[in-house]
Amino acid sequence: MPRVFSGIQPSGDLHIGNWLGAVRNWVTMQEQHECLFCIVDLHAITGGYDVASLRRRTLEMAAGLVAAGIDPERAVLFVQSHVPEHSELMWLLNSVTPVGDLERMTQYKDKSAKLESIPAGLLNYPVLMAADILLYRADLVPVGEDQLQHLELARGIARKWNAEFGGGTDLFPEPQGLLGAARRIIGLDGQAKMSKSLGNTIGLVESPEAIWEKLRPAVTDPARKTKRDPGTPEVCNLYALHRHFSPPATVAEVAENCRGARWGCLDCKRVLAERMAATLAPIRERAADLAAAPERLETILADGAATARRMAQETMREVRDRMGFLAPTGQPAARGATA
Ligand code: AQP
Repeated sequence: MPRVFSGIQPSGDLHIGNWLGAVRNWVTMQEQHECLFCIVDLHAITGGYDVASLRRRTLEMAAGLVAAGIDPERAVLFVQSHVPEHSELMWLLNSVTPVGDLERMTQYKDKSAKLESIPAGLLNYPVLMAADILLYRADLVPVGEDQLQHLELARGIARKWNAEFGGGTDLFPEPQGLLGAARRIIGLDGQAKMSKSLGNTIGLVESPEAIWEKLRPAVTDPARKTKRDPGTPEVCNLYALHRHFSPPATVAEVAENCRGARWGCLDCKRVLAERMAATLAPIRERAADLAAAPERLETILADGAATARRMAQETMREVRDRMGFLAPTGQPAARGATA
């Protein structure tokens, strides 16, 4: 079975952009792949973060993922910082990663442009992402469009490491990205990517009332100043969301009534709010059940970390050996290790 790795930051609430762009695919993939899904808390500290809420957010992210359908019986679900080998491999991969490549990353350029002092972690973020994937020698990485550039860099790092230390047999497969049907969900501001850190999201476990409160002021077709102006659904972000949450007949009805100026934007939003709330209701209910049984979540994460760590340690033995590090006395050598 091909091995899949993907991660998500506990930098805010799990939102419908994460779900449509990534998590929904994860749920499907666990049927036919060996899957590892990771809550990447080490990534979440690279751009400034609230120490007091990191633990809670990490647990809530785990609850959200299980509620969304990640099945701990089929997939390994774990927290990145519970497997210290991620940080170790990242450091070792730094030795084959050109700084110029990191400086070219669009996400780095966007995020660093807003900062007076740039933490080195922001620059090195893609090296940690490469370590996350390569540590498990994953073949496939389901991601949204925003992560494709980082994934390309990870492939380059794998290639360089194999060329330098592979000794004729590649240790790391070059991971392939897998884009889902929803590559880039736009936020409620109608402009930027829906992002936890931008506050333009709808959370996956929000109540129907909260969904409505967020959708009501959401930006629509800017040319539509009043209800009497005919709209252009194709330029409206809410129409794009209808396509993900409403059945085809409703999508067609929305488009027709928008173009014909029979519905105002609020009418369209009301239908969308209902559809969204109905689609997300089972996830919300499962998340509430999990919140009431925190020990279940703790067990899932502990089991996940134990499995992931076994796999990570096996890779790291091989990596250390091929890179020429002296093994501590008493530690088993890597398979095929040189004396
Ligand atoms: N708007 C989006 N549309 C489609 N896919 C998306 N993803 C994120 N936002 C969208 C995908 O979700 C997965 C997990 O993302 P992440 O949390 O690790 O990183 P991110 O892309 O940086 O997500 P955010 O919400 O934008 O977080 P912040 O604001 O903290 O940076 C990834 O596969 C991502 O592609």
